[in-house]
Formats: sequence, structure tokens, C-alpha cells
Amino acid sequence: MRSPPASPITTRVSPAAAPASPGPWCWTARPASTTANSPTRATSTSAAYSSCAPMRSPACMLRSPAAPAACCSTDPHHEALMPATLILHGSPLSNFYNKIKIALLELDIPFEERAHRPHSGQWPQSGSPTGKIPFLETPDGCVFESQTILEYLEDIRPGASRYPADALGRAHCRELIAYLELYLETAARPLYGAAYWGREIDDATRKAACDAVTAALIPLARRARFAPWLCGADYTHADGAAWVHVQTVVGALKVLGLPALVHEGLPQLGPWLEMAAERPSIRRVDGDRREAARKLRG
Ligand SMILES: N[C@@H](CCC(=O)N[C@@H](CS)C(=O)NCC(=O)O)C(=O)O
Repeated sequence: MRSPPASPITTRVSPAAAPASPGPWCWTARPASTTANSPTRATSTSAAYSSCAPMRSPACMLRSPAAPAACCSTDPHHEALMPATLILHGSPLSNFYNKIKIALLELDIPFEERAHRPHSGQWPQSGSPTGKIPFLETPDGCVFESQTILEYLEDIRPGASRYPADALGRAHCRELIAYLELYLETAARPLYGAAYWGREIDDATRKAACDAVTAALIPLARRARFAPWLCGADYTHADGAAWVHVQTVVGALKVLGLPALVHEGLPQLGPWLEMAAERPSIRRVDGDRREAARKLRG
């Protein structure tokens, strides 16, 4: 294995400083109440979800791209090795981490989780050149940026894609994910410090962020189909990504006293959020998120 990350570390927020609703580390400044590089504990949740029959091992695929699908299934040791193949580093409080965790569950790829705070340690030992989470540890090296990780997962699990079957459908699905992350989620970020970590926010910043969120819903309404999923009849990665981001934005607005802002801007989001919450992958991820938040509160 090349450049494995140093022992992943995580830091607890002291109960006295913990906010009412701990949330994602998705803003540029680090939480004042936490200290990067202060190892207190590392957790690892083993999560082998299935046999790996139709899955390409990353190493096999890279070494044998011409005949990837068959190369692993003949290896008698393959199945025993699979649970340790991929390690997702980050936190169940991170929406970008949860986007990948949902994708792993949807694609039925065995993985382990490793707690890792943003900016823990120095590159390359840290595993992520930006210091951000999530990143994925593979037998051949680490991958960062959630969308790139998601594409990598699709590449190693071609038989279980969660993209639409046709090229234009796939383009629209990726378009939605990019749009949600570049515009909607980004618009809400100035609110997270106040909503999730108990920081101060001035009225002008708050109003500007709320206006930006409302504006960001308009193109989303134009492109998302809600039929019943965002890209049509079938669940796709756009639904998983949208769920983590929309739920984070709605949660922040709720804490700040604006629970209906998103639903008023795009009424279809309410029923869609409820439907998505019933999806087993999302239910699992949301349960883990709530549990992590509960532990953080102490
Ligand atoms: N574009 C990145 C965004 C990841 C991101 O912003 N992660 C947050 C946690 S939700 C983080 O690490 N924040 C720390 C920072 O921004 O410095 C991705 O898709 O992976």
C-alpha cells in the first residue's frame, strides 16, 4: 500500500463548548472549540456489507483493465480480503463524507470507516492534500474530493451503477450533483458556524446567505424532476448527494429559526426528503449521523 495515512485522529469538542446541534465541518475556519492534531481517540466501524462477487478489486482493475470483471472472481482469497479493501476517512457529521457512505452502501461495496478530523496531520501522511474530509484509502493510494471518490466507486463496481443508463441522463445526474455543491450547499455555508457550532452571525451575513439559498433553489427546481426521484423513476447518486446537502441546509435554517425557507422555495423537496429518508442507505447514514451528534453533545 502506498502512502497510508498516519493513524487517523479525531478530537472531541468539550461538552461545555459543544453546540446544541453539532454539524458539518463545512466552512473555511475551523471550529474554535476544537484543536486539530489533538489525538484523543480513533474509531473504526467495520462494515462489510456483502460478498464482492461482481466487484473489481481496485488493484486488479488497474493492472488488468482489458479484462477487469473476471480477474478477481477467480482469486480464492479475494472475498476474504475485500472487507479491508477500502477505508472511508472522515466523520459521520460531514455531509460530503455521508455522500460517499451512501454511495458505498448503494453500490454494495464493503468498506470500513475511520474517524478523521479535517486538517489532521501533515500531507502526505494526512491522506488528504487539502486537509479536507472525506478521503478514501484504497490498496493503491488515497483519493480525495467526494465526486472523484464517487466516480472511482462507480469504476470499480460497474454492475451496480447508481447513474442513469443513458449518457444524457448521466450528464443530468452529474449536473445536479455539481449544481447542489457549487451553488446550494455553498450558499448556506456562512450559516453553519452559527447553526451547528454556536457561533455568532450578524444579520447582514445571515440575510445574504438566506437570499443566496432561496436563489439557488430556482435552477434546482428547473432541472430536478421529482418523478419521484430527482432524475426520474429511479434513485440515483443525485438523490444521495442532494439528501446530505439539503438535509444539512434545512437543518441549519431550522436552528436559525427559518425551518420553512427551503420548502417554501421548492415545495417538492419536502415529500422527496421524506421518501429519501426511508431509503435503507440513507436511513443508516442518518442514524449514524444522529448518533455521532449525540455523542458529541455528551
Ligand atoms: N469539495 C470537497 C468538500 C469537502 C469539504 O468541504 N469537507 C469539509 C467537511 S464537510 C471539510 O473538510 N472542511 C474543512 C475545511 O473546509 O477546511 C469534497 O467534495 O470532498
